[in-house]
Amino acid sequence: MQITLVHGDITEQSVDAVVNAANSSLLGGGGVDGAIHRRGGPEILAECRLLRASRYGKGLPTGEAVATTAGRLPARWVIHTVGPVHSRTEDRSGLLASCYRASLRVADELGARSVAFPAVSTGVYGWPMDDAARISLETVRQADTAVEDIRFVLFDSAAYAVFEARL
Ligand code: AR6
Repeated sequence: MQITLVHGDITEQSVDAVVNAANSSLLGGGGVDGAIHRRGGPEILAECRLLRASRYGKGLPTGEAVATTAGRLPARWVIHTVGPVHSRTEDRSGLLASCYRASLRVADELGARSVAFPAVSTGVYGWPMDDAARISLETVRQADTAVEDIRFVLFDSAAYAVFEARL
């Protein structure tokens, strides 16, 4: 498995699957989620609505992952995962690690060989970048997966520098 870092926009990555930092509603939001739905088009939301109506009536639980089409993105699938909101009083790092493990499990089920991840939970959900970099890099390194190419796509240069130092 090769892990690479990219400074850029996850919606521009030509990979088998891009991971979305979604919320449990699966119905869109801001940040990466907003960008993926905007650039990928309405097909993604249509599949998310079907998932809500079938498997996830109560929403996708934190730490889990599910795939849809990638619509017009240069990828085949979007894997939606729900990161934990950061807490200063409770250790939720297991849930953050679970996002990466669950996403790679779904990627394996799809037969995806290349996967692009954003830094899940580090925006609206408030997770400190350095801790998120440590957890996500450790988790994917230890994952038992057939995915060969894992890209962390960092939106700003500060986030990129933090991941680079950890890698
Ligand atoms: N490509 C790569 N990274 C990005 C992009 C992009 N286009 N846009 C933002 N980031 P966030 P969360 C970075 O807030 O913290 C949404 O409203 C961003 O700088 O997208 O898991 C959902 O619907 C940050 O480092 O996700 C949920 O309600 C990282 O991606 C909630 O936000 C994650 O930021 C999820 O919050």
